[in-house]
Amino acid sequence: MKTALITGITGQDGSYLAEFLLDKGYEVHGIKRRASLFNTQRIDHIYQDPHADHARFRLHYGDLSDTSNLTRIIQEVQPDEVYNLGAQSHVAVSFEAPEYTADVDAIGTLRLLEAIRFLGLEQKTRFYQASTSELYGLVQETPQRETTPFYPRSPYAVAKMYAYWITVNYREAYGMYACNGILFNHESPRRGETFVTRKITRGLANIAQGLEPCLYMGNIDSLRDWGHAKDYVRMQWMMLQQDAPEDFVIATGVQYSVREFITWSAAELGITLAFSGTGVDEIATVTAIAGDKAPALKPGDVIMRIDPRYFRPAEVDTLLGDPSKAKARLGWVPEITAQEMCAEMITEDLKTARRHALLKSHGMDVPVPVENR
Ligand code: NDP
Ligand code: GDR
Repeated sequence: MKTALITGITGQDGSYLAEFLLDKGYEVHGIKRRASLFNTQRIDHIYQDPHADHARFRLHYGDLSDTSNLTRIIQEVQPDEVYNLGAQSHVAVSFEAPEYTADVDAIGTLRLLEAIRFLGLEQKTRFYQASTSELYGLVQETPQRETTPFYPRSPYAVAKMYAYWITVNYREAYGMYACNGILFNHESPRRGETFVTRKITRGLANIAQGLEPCLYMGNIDSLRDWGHAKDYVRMQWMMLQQDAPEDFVIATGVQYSVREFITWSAAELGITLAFSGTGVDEIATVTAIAGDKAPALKPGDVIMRIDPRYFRPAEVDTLLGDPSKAKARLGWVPEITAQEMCAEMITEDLKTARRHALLKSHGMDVPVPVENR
């Protein structure tokens, strides 16, 4: 039985990867942060009582900023594979917390690699680094592939660039099986609520049910190559099963705008939208409604406005990946399209919104939407 250690197991990718590895028969260990509220909602369904015989899933308290903690966990677990998915992963937040982002995303990666080396596990333990299309930032070539030069545009991307190169360096210097997956944006119903796709699906589902008045967005002209997290974690595992370590771009090769994602999400709710105005004055107005998913709306309602607070100090306007290498070498192809993923996200967020609307209609408290980045 192989043993895997996942940092960031409580996050979107960590939860899907843990499911995937358990299905493959792995013993899965994860590092979770101590928080004042439970932060394991995404993995509660796969939790196994550690007192049970043959439990194959175990959580350890830890933090990527804590060297001795990481070293102790790796020593105890003796993992065959480490997946470093933990990160301060929000680009806009990284402008507000640049030093913390560098500590966790850049030096955190070094801490893990050093711990593996220090413990003499460099020939046993394979290492996956969650690299990102944000490395391409101000793009130098379209589509972006493994050889495209990097030009990071945020403290997050700069920190991830250090992590990328230190992973390459440990591979070259110490012969470690260490590799980077340069993943383009990937989403799911488990996506954090402040990333743009989930902000849209959750926000519009709430608006359709009368729980929120309007969606406030930043740069809706931004173009992204969106895939589904389930497809992408499969590839993370595949990258660690090769004879030799290599870096791969993981993307769909298709690009859409944030505005298009808003239009699809609205359509899934039976809402037809018209965009009007330009720049910070752009709005989206309901022109027609079909079906019963949006009982709170009527034609003429304005359900999206621009709020410049959501503009970033430096933006990544366009990203489009070329996954040819992953397809040719590993036979990987994404199975879920962006539109199918959007439909799945709306279905899940609508279920929650309907539950909340029902509670509200019976005079009960419902959670107030929190600040969205
Ligand atoms: P999430 O934000 O959903 O999850 C991040 C995880 O990291 C959470 O489990 C979080 O814990 C944990 N974490 C945050 N800070 C620390 C810390 N100081 N020490 C230990 N753990 C920490 O991200 P995703 O699942 O979407 O992404 C996974 C990885 O892939 C990240 O590294 C991200 O930067 C990278 N990536 C993501 C892409 C995407 O489109 N999703 C694309 C390319 C790269 P908690 O739950 O307690 O907050
Ligand atoms: P990104 O994802 O920055 O690409 O990083 P995000 O979903 O946050 O933004 C995508 C694009 O949408 C624009 N945008 C908004 N974004 C947010 N969050 N909120 C808004 O209101 C809004 N309006 C417009 C953004 O400006 C941007 O252009 C994600 C993260 O998962 C990273 O960890 C990962 O490395 C990259 O994807 C690949």
